[in-house]
Amino acid sequence: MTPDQILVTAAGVLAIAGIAAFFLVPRGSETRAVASSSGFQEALILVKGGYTPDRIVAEAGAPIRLSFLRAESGACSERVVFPDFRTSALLPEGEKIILDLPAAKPGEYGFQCEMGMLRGTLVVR
Ligand SMILES: [Cu+2]
Repeated sequence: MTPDQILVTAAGVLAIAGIAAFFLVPRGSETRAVASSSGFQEALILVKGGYTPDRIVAEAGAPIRLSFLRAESGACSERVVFPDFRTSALLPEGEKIILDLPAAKPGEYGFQCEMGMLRGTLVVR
């Protein structure tokens, strides 16, 4: 092969690997809420085609402060709902919205958009 052919082949292999990784790597992401001086365990969630991270782990017994930053304008993700906590928040595009939750018992608490198309889980341990 000529150097040009090697280069083109290598670029092709890299592109294919990139596409494969995009589909094979799990899209879900887990993060741990971090205790802060506010007394809350805090986590930031990006809202764009879903929730990132979509699994937030917190400790039982301390209140939880979730900050949502919505980076899209579609109506779907306009509101995030926490049915177990009977609360929800409106998420204007580009604004960081804070949602405080009380200390919770160990368990898994789902959150979602109003229609239930985007979903995430708050895990309390
Ligand atoms: Cu939706």
